[in-house]
Amino acid sequence: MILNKQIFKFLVLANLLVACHAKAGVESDVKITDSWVRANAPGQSVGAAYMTLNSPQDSTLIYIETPAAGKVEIHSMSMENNVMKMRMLEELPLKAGKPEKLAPGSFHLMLFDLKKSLKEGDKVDFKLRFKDKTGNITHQQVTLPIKESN
Ligand SMILES: [Cu+2]
Repeated sequence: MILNKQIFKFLVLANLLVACHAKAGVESDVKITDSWVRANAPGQSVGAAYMTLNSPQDSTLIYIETPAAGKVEIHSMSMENNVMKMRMLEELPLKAGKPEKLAPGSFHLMLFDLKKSLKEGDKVDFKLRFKDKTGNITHQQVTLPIKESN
């Protein structure tokens, strides 16, 4: 009986360890460069962030969060009948070894419900979540400088 109890305790502990590890997340191998947040005029309630994502394997950007905004969406931008149109994407596919550039006039991260003004010289933390083609979820934390332009 005592032995069984010990084994049970051990199993509970092992499960907790696994749970903690899963929560901390696996670091993604996506290379993030040229990342920045556009400085805002005071009173503006939305913002935009840009970066280049280079994944060594086929992967998908599925979620972004930042303490600086209530919500982050992936947007595409295109010209339609001489009008700039933005569209929300549920996710952004990344081809192995092909840099995906999020830049003004193209793909961008749109920040809604800003928690603070985006002042040049400040920094903003982001957490990105990726899913590879086998369904593994990975994370990456990045700190972006706020700039007027790149
Ligand atoms: Cu947008």
